[in-house]
Amino acid sequence: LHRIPHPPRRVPVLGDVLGASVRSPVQDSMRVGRQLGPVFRRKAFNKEIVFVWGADLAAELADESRFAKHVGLGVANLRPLAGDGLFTAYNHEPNWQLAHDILAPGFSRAAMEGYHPLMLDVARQLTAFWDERSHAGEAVDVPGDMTKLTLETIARTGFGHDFGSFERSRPHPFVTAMVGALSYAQRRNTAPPLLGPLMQRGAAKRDKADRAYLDSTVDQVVEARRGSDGTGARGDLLDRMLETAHPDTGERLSPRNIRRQVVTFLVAGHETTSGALSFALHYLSRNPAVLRRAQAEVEQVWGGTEEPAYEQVARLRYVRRVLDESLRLWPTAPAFSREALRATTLGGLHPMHKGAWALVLIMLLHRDPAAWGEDAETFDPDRFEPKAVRARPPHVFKPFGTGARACIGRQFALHEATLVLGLLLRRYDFRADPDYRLEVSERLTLMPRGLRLHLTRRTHSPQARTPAAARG
Ligand code: FDE
Repeated sequence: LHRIPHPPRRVPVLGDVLGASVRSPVQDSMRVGRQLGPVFRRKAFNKEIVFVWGADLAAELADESRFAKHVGLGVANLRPLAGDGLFTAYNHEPNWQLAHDILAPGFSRAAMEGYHPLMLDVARQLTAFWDERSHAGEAVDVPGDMTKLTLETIARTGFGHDFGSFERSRPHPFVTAMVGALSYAQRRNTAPPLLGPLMQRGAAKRDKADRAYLDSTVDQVVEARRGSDGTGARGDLLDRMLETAHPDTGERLSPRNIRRQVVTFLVAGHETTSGALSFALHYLSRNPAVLRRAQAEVEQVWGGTEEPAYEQVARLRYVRRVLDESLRLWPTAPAFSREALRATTLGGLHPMHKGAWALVLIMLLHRDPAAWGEDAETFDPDRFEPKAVRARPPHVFKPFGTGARACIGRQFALHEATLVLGLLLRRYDFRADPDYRLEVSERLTLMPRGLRLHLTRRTHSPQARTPAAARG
């Protein structure tokens, strides 16, 4: 450990936390990391955390024969909420493999094709909502509305549940409770272990109430489906959880574990995707040339079709690059941890004992000049042209984590986000407030704070000829 640099000023007990920002630990670590180099450590209240962001070291940590996911920090703090659900399960917990095998087919191509019309339904609600705003000359609240969209999408495609987000003027209480639980889990990393419980009794109580609310919402969703006597079987995630036995062992998920899985999917399935969409819209509004190119692609690939078919989404190659490039600069799940499966040496220099772990700072990995070039800080979707991708070393782009415990919802999120961006690009021109400066808030996930956009309906888009538009 002594070879790994740490910030120069260290205080007994408090460690390096003085000057550290409690509100934005990731961006704060990023600043420190830039000064200290590709592997560094920070200490908070006698807990030492090793951070890694160098492309070579991150590639080593991706080696599944030496390392595996580590459930620590933010992820571990979510255990009271998500228990042995897929995201928070320890590698050795039998429910991980069981749930993984039962649920993976829920993200197959065939399953996604089934979700496509439901995703379109939700996207239609968003455009109806945005049409009104643009007609009234009002700016739209991008992160707020993207969160409505992604919550409805995962709830309807996965669980046949409608939260009615677009009919509400305030976020659904489920979202408020979830944001509360996520922020609380994040704060627990930065709070002192002994003082914490005393100072934060109020916060702990609120957290308990938030979790109770989330649980009871989930129980209602599950009850509604159980009560439907199988007549409403849709082959969605909830059906899989309730009806499907493991293909080899015949084992099923327990009701308690199902509750954990539903919470997991509702939370993991929308917060990160909504951030990804928001960052992409931010960059589109800031880069007119990129915006025009993306709009031209949508026109060319979708042509006059009113709504895209399933296969027409993946054909939006450039839109997808815009999304990838946004996830490069702001990976909305900004870190993951890896632990050594047995004693090993990282980078030929840093000995790790079995179980020792390090946190991969994805945002810095994605900006490492060694992998991405000297202009790594600039937004440029052409980095994701196939030729450029092939020229880069592997394991330098990890917005969905790595290995066996990588994101199961990757294709789902990418299909949803590309579909929605395509629809929005075809329908609107976006204009940012000239004095908006990107500020990123953290609640385990990243989100552009206060991003608002002004919209203008594009007159030459096919929908512009519908009666609703004629009135405008
Ligand atoms: C997962 C995930 C991850 C890993 C983490 C660790 O390693 O720790 C990451 C990084 C992610 N994920 C990311 C993301 C981004 C986005 C946009 C997303 N993600 C989306 C989504 C959707 C859905 C539904 C999901 N997602 C889900 C999920 C899950 C369940 C998980 C766990 C897996 C295992 O198995 O472990 C994840 N995700 Fe995600």
